Amino acid sequence: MSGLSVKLKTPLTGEYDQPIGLFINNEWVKGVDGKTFEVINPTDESVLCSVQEATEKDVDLAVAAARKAFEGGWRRESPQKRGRLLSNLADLFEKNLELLAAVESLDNGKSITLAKGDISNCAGCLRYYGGWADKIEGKVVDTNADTFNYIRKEPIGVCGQIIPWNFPLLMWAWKIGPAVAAGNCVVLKTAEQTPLSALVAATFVKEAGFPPGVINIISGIGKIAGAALSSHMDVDKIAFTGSTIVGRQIMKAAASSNLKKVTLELGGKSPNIVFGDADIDNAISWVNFGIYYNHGQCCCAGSRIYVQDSIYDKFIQHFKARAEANQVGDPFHENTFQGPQVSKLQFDRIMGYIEDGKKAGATVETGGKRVGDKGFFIAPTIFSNVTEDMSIVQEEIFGPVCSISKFSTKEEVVKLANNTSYGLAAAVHTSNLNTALEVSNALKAGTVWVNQYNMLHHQLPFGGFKQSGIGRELGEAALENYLQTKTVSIRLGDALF
Ligand code: TXE
Repeated sequence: MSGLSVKLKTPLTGEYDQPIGLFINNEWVKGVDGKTFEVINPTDESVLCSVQEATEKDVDLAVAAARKAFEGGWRRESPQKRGRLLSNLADLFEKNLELLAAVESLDNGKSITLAKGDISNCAGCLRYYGGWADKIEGKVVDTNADTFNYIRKEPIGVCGQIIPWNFPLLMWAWKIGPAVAAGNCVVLKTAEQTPLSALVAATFVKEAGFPPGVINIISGIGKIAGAALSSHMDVDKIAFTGSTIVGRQIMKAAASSNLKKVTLELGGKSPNIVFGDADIDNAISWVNFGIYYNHGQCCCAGSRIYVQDSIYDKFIQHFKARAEANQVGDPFHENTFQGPQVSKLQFDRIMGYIEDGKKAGATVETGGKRVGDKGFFIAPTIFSNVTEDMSIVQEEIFGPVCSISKFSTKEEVVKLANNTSYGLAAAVHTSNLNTALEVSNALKAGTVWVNQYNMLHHQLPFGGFKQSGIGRELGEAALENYLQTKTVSIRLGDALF
């Protein structure tokens, strides 16, 4: 790895070796064009290091490596072996949990407590899909007496995967787990804001025993490496998590290249509904967690809060106090709940939305400003007195900012909740089972939580209705994204019976 690693330091681990190369064919290589880009620490705005940047030629090399691995044997590798290797990878994540979590906090700014949770979920996800590898089954279907038909599930081939910066390693595991379990080879491009943890994790790919070319990890810019991957003629499938606007570009690129299969996990503007009969303390905790978890940088963030008029005033008062109690600061401090936003660009976008809300006449109940004068910290912000047409109610802010509105009836709140082009998640807080079920069934969202929020499990499918996406992550459903169906129909001749 000489020349393709630097020494970095975290408060938790001290000095460690940070890979900075492209991981192709189980080797660390430099980019063909000799380009690099800087990685910024969001806590103090310093430059952490520069990493190799993949351009079109590197994408070609990575795709060729994946193709060679797929055709050269991986597609025929036993399911048991695929499962065992994923399980080995899960073990390595667990063994190196502190290091991976520390790198995640350093690069992304998320609190170390949340980062440790992410890594533990990565291991769980990889192990879960390792378990699926030898349970992928076909079917026998009768049509008539002299024909024998079977339906096989086969891997798709070379999969391009483009991930965002809000859960850099968790998205790595969500994408790689099902793809590899199903027998595919992958080229994964990380987000340019957060390449570091994925590169550390790449070192475990070889150690876990994966053959060269099965898992390739590249750092690169969306418009260059991401675009090259999504329009590549030898990529059979592209999976993307990110903004809705780029999701559309990925679909266009797929359509105008080789019609590769596409799955998308995009933005959201999720409603979080609190009925007057809810346990108010629990509801406030979940509403707080729903919007401020991961600094509001969650595609499923509960950013539109609807509270029934009977408890509205009390709710605002207590919720405000709860939001103000969230510790904002150094991600490596164990009591910190909210670190900095990931980048200057995201910080500016969020502050722009806050200004829009103020100009539109919404009331700032709390927050509405940055914290400190260094690093990308924003105070947990609540807007009230909002109208449905305001940008802060309609658009994804992707920061610690929510709007709160009043409603009186079930019918009214369902209409308000569904008044969005998104449909990723929603939640209902109530002690009435009928209300919970009735409203859950009426909400147009891929996930509905009842009396909780942001509780994802790798066994449960996750994805969007409407413009929040196509396909599902996690659960058995995610395997379907990485399999194609083959029908084999055999003429048996004259039937004896
Ligand atoms: O996302 P992008 P950005 C939303 C959120 C956020 C907004 C913008 O609202 O404020 O998107 O964030 C790659 N072809 N989400 O600008 O650009 C890019 O390199 C191929 C929601 O960071 O969508 C990165 O790897 N790839 C979301 C990935 O796409 C391209 C998570 C995401 O970046 C590309 C992140 C192109 N033309 C942001 N352009 C979620 N659903 O969780 C960029 N990329």
